Amino acid sequence: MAKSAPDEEAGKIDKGSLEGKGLVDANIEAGRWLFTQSCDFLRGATSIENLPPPGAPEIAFAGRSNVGKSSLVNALTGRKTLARTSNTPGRTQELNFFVLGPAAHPALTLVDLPGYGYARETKARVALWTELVMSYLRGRVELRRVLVLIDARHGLKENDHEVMKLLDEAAVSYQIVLTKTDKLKPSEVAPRIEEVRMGVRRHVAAHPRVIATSSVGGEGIAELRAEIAALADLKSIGYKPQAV
Ligand SMILES: Nc1nc2c(ncn2[C@@H]2O[C@H](COP(=O)(O)OP(=O)(O)OP(=O)(O)O)[C@@H](O)[C@H]2O)c(=O)[nH]1
Ligand SMILES: [Mg+2]
Repeated sequence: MAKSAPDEEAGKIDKGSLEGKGLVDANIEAGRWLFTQSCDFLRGATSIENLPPPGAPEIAFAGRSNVGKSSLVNALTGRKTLARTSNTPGRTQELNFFVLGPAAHPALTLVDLPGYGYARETKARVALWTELVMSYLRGRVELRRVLVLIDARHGLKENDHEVMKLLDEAAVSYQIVLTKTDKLKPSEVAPRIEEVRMGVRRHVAAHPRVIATSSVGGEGIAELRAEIAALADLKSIGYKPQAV
């Protein structure tokens, strides 16, 4: 059997789901270009009344506390301290909005959400998630996709299924992104992707492709940028696809 390229071996680029190498390269290039644009913190919202007005297409980052949402926003944008990260679960308490591209007409908004499932969660935080976060997710017309982050070491937990069920019911489309793959042996990554892929099959609004990432090692970041770029308004900020 022919030996696969190193990227394929590491599960970084799932070429099987895309139509040929040219398209893969074009998407990767669009993603790379998008994330070289300026990126600024726009607002932290603690209530539905102070969400920013509708603007560019949005991608939201959801997942259990400490799964690596804020770190992934930083890894994608190549800025270490844009979103605040912490070892203590429950660091992000607001819906934090970041815009990519010119401030007057950005191509994309990234939304770093508070986590769920923190063991010592107070009633107030559970209410924050179910009321504030879910009403944002339900009502936001610009929202193109929610990335539901899952720690690659732990896989899907009951509260992940509960949140995915809420998203299914609200018809919000979402995609699973595994985080912290640097904590697994390379040989453990592909079986975990497969296990999670099978685990989300019963969820109607789940995108079938699972992307495995590490904010520390950089695995999967180019691929995720490409996936996100396909949902952004690149033409509005002057992107011209290059022949690859
Ligand atoms: N090894 C490793 N550690 C990571 C990775 N991503 C995040 N971490 C660590 O995991 C911890 C939590 O990261 P955050 O990005 O703050 O997690 P979060 O999901 O935003 O957490 P909350 O805001 O509390 O919900 C931090 O100590 C990070 O350094 C990764 O890819 N690899
Ligand atoms: Mg956070």
